[in-house]
Amino acid sequence: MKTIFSQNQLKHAPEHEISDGQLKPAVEIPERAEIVLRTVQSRELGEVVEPKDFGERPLARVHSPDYLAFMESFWERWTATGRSSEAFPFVWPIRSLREDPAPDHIDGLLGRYSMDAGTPIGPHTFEAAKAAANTALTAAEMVQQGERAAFGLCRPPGHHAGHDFFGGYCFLNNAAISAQWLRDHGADRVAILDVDYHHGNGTQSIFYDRSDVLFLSLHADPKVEYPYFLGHEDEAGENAGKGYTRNWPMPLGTNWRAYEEALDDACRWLLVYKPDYLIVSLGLDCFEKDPISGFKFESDDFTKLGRRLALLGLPTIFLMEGGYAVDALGTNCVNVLEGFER
Ligand code: Q9C
Ligand code: ZN
Repeated sequence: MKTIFSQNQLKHAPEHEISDGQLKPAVEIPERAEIVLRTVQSRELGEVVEPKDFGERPLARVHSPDYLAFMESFWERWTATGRSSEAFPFVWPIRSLREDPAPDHIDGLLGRYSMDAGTPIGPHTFEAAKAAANTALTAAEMVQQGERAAFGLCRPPGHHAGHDFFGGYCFLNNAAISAQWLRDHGADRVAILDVDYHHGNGTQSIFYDRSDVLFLSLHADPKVEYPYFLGHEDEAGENAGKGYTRNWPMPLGTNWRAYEEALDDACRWLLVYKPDYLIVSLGLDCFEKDPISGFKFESDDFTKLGRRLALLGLPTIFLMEGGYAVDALGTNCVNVLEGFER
């Protein structure tokens, strides 16, 4: 299958993140994309092509105009205060505080449009995020035009980003933007299967009240893992979306054997729903050696994951999400894609 990738995605190069009470070296780094790209090439998965530019329209179908304007103007406003290092939010409009009126100060806006303090913004962050969204859209368009599958090598990732907030290393929700674009270009039903180790809170919240986009997520139990505040088993959608969200939270230490049962269950939902397209939010952070995760996948298990997904027989768009064991990331990612093609 073809891979879509743009070098512009490397321009988001965070130095640090706030984690475990410390300013630590960032883990969502450009090297992630570089090693996946090198492995795609060395294992001859298929041609690597540049994304097309789809402009602002498909982004605005998912994200609010004020959030997009905030992201677009952020670095200029941040540096206008005399600051030059990457930015972190530190105050949020939580219970008892007001979202409206919106603050004027950039520190207030940072809190208004974010969910955590672990996601730095730098000078080229939004340019990279837009390139990743275009990568996802190009993959979706290829499959819409008849390819059996395509791989959007997206970075930064997207599934934690909501309608009007960033977080979890995500700024634009690549999977949601692609799903909405497919709906706007003839598809009746789109399914998103999120196999990232972390719950895809952003994607879930965007489609929570809709039946035209099915959201299924397999992930570490939010009682003990980020994002902590969404992804429980009883979240199944609301209003018209009731029954069109499903969650499989699993305990820390989960290995492929236990995971496979949940995956089979999710696959049964997919076969009942009969989507026109399947989007896979492809996190590789279930890997046993991932530095921030607690599942126990071995590299071979990713091949099995790809093979299982191929059995669905659906036109499939793979979009990369997380995965931080950089040395093994290329192997694990291409294992999924080769497993799918075999
Ligand atoms: N001490 C994705 O995989 N916090 N995002 C980690 C570790 C955030 C992960 C803290 C994890 C976000 C796309
Ligand atoms: Zn993740």
